[in-house]
Amino acid sequence: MELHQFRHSAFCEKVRLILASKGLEVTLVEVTPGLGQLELFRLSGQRQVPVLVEGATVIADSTVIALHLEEAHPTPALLPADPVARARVLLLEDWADTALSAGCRRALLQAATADPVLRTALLPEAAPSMLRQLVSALPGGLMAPMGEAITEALAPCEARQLQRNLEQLVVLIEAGAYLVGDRLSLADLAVVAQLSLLRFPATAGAPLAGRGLPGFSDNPLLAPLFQWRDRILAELGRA
Ligand SMILES: N[C@@H](CCC(=O)N[C@@H](CS)C(=O)NCC(=O)O)C(=O)O
Repeated sequence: MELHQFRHSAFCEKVRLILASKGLEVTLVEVTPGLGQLELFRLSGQRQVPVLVEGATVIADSTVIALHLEEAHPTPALLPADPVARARVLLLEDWADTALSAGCRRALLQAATADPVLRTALLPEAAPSMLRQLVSALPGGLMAPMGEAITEALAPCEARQLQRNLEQLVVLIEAGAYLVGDRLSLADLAVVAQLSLLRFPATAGAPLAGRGLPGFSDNPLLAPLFQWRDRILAELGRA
């Protein structure tokens, strides 16, 4: 199995966590932005990562990959058999992949304007080293090579909504070890993956590992959420 990825993409992290939870080995293929995405288009018919290749099967989109892996490698199950619990898992997964993802990504973009190390996380690992150096050396206000960064930064009302939603997650994880039911599910993994943008996990490697966004990562109200995240990563052998 091959996973075509950007190392610091939360959607790629989600697929790596799914594979780890099922004990599946994978070869990671780092995609070069631009040229590599053209190759990815030839391979998968679209240019986004993650893309999973298993034999002759080529699958794009983390949710489609998750459903494929669940069918092809059903144990341990990440989707409950009970239809109500399953619906909760799938809805939470979709919320994590959309609203939570957009909030975390925008918060990261905003924090990156003031933090050159975080800025490197916005560039795929395979970006040419000259571009990486240029982006990390830029003064915060001059983010032109990152284009979307300026327009995509988090508005104050969005930051408050993200904060409120993260506090609701704290309520859920303080009521039980997992978001739905009493075992690990796709909902947990989708949320854990997006949280990696607010505080990078150990597997992000130096210099990002453990680095977090001011206002979220250092907020005492959210400490239980990052502890929960770290516990799940430890369960998967990824601490
Ligand atoms: N819905 C997709 C989202 C994937 C996605 O947004 N991938 C980003 C990286 S995090 C990407 O490939 N961006 C490059 C591009 O759009 O050109 C999924 O769940 O896999």
